[in-house]
Amino acid sequence: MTKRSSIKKAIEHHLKFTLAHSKDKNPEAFWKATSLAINDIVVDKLTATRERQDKPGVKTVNYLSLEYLMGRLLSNNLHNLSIYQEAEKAVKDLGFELTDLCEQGADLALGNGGLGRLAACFLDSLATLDYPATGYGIHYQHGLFKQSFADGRQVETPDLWREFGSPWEVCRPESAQLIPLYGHIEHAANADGSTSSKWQPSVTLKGVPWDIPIVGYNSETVNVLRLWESRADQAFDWDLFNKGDFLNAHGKNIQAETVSKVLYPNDEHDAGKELRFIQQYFFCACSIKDIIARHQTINGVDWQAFAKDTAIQLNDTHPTIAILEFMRVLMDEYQFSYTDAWTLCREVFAYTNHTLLPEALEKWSLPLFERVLPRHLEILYIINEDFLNNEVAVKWPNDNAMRAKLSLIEEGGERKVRMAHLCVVAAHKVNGVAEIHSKLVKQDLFPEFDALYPGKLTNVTNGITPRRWLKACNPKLSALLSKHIKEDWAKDLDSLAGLEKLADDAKLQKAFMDIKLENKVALAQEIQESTGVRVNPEAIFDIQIKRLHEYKRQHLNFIHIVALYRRLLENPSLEMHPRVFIFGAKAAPGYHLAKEIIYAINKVADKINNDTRIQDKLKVVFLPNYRVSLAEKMIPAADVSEQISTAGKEASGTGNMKLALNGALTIGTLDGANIEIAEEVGDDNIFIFGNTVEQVKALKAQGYNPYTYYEQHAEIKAVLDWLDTDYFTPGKPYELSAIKHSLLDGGDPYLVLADYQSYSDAHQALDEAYRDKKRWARMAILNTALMGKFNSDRSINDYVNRIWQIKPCVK
Ligand code: 9GP
Repeated sequence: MTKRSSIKKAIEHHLKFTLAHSKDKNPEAFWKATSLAINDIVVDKLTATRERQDKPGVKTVNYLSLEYLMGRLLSNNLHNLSIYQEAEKAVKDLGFELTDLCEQGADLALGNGGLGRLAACFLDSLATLDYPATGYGIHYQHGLFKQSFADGRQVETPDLWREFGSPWEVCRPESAQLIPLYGHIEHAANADGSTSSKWQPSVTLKGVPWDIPIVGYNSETVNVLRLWESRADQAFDWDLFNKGDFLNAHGKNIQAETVSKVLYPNDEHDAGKELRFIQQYFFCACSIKDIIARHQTINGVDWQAFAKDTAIQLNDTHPTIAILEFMRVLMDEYQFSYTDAWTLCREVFAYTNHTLLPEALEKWSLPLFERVLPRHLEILYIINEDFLNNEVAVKWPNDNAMRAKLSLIEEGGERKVRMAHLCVVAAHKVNGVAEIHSKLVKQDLFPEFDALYPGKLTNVTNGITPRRWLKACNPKLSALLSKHIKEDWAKDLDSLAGLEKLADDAKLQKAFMDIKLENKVALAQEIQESTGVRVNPEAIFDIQIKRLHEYKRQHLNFIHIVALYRRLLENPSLEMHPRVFIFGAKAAPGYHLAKEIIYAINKVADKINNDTRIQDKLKVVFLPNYRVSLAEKMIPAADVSEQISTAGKEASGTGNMKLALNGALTIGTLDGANIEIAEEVGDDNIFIFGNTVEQVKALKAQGYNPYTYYEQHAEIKAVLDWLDTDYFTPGKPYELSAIKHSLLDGGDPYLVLADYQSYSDAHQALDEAYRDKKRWARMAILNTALMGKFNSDRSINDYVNRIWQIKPCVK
């Protein structure tokens, strides 16, 4: 049987027998049946992978992450299995377009932004490179909220990603784990004079795993993403039920389910909430027990083999409690001495730092820790004593200030546990996520740790999977690339450099830019459908997509747009190529200023888009509900990529890589991975502006005063003052003043005004470059050609060589 006919048969089978659907052409049912049919192939490969990997001596990396931004899986899995075309034909035989079906499933939005999407790209690369790996996380009932706008303001509604089922995942109740928490410690004196501690927890949660297969691209491997769902240990209280207390009979159930109910929607911000703390502990404890159980199934009680076979990577500080849970299990359940447990711990754990922002570096209050996890806190004290006395005091004798600085506990005010310190002390390697970021981690964040542990702090620059972010999302460009590059570029992204010598070829330039235009036409249609705004596909599509955050400076973009509008009103024949500024961004629901920025952009967009005086030279669009599947439509259509964070604030960024790979030119600061992108494409093919990290530091040190810029720069003053009027919000002056207020009275913490002129100049240069069609096409082609470094396969191989020391596991 051909692939096409076997897929068709499997779809029909699932439609009829699994879903009990007649052939009524219901697209949801067809999407589900198609996914189930493809999942049959996936499961076969998964079983074979397990057989290969579940053997002594096969080292596995366990990736612990509170977030996974997976997006949709059907198209991705078809591409990775290399059966997209066959499935397309099979689906057509049944009267459907595969592209329509691929649009059906909900996004798996179990993450906030870059950190969660990075985890998803890494899983893709691990499976593609045949590395044994398991991802661990939480099976949130509700992922990241859905965003809509009401009168320009963000409105959040719950995400119901499993409403129509989730055909890829399998529940594994047989691998459930019981997780203790709260309660107290009983101390007992031992015969040798020492004391022992016994934790008497007062609550037990049950963690039930859901497995999602992770399909490698053209590889033998299907790994697993294991997500934990919380349930009550006892589903039901019969005593209460019999007494007629029906609601409370479910009470424990409801409380337990709350733990995995919802993803915290904060990006780069620690909310400090008890429930989040419990979420972190819950998934770490489940995962540690699972890792140990798997080890024992394969190796029996041979603990010697544990470090040889196990690597555990902590994605940010969110899973730090895994370190303490591992120590607790070894000491309390397997009777390890502290020293032996700590030695093993230090061999297996590694930690990735993703941010320098102080508000995102987690610290948990000591009383909270003590109440929820009293035994873990006790163990933390032991580790801290050991660390301070045997490491800090040896390196810096009699230095109390140093002890206080490095201690795992922050004193003064409310006492807190410094999770990042625990990570650095316990991990054998700590990495930042771009060269500059890793340098700043060493220099500014952890200089003493770098001195104490030479060589421990390292870098692994982030990457993106070219499968999802080019092959699947930009099929036309992919086909063009395959015509010119004989290697399988979706695996060997460096091979795209072969295009470099063709960058001036008129035929290639035309083909490349024609595809860009077709992608822009498709996006223009999406824009019209979702916002009602008509945009001209011949205009420059200038895109800023990322979480809404002051440090990412959507408000710098905004102020410049308002300035352009002003310039156009003053001089309607101003020479500029028509421009469409397109935003996609969610703001954390509690982040007031971020929401005000969204509101301001929407209000200004309304005015500009309806102003006939400017002859369509300027349009502004804020697409609602930015998510992975929307990114897949926006990125192929971008001419310009806005990467304009304050230097030193964006650890890496990954949107910058996706946009450049799809031929967008970056306008950006020397921050995060922008610096490495500039190194790859060369200064002529990127628009760099703004203060550098060093200059930012110097400006701050000399006492940065935004008022000077406001008073001395006529355009800045005019724009900010305009926002105080009711021009954009008729009858309601001061509605948009929050931005001005934050930039002036708030001190402009992210130096928007200091970078404004240089940003505006860079835009001017960009506009001129675009008007030279050949030059622009050359630049765009070179961006696509020279992104090889940012393949997440390269990042994973860096992790393997610098940190994990694992090997591919193939037949
Ligand atoms: O802000 C960083 C972003 O720059 C980076 O690309 C991403 C993945 O490494 O992590 C983000 N950090 C967080 O979301 C919170 O630490």
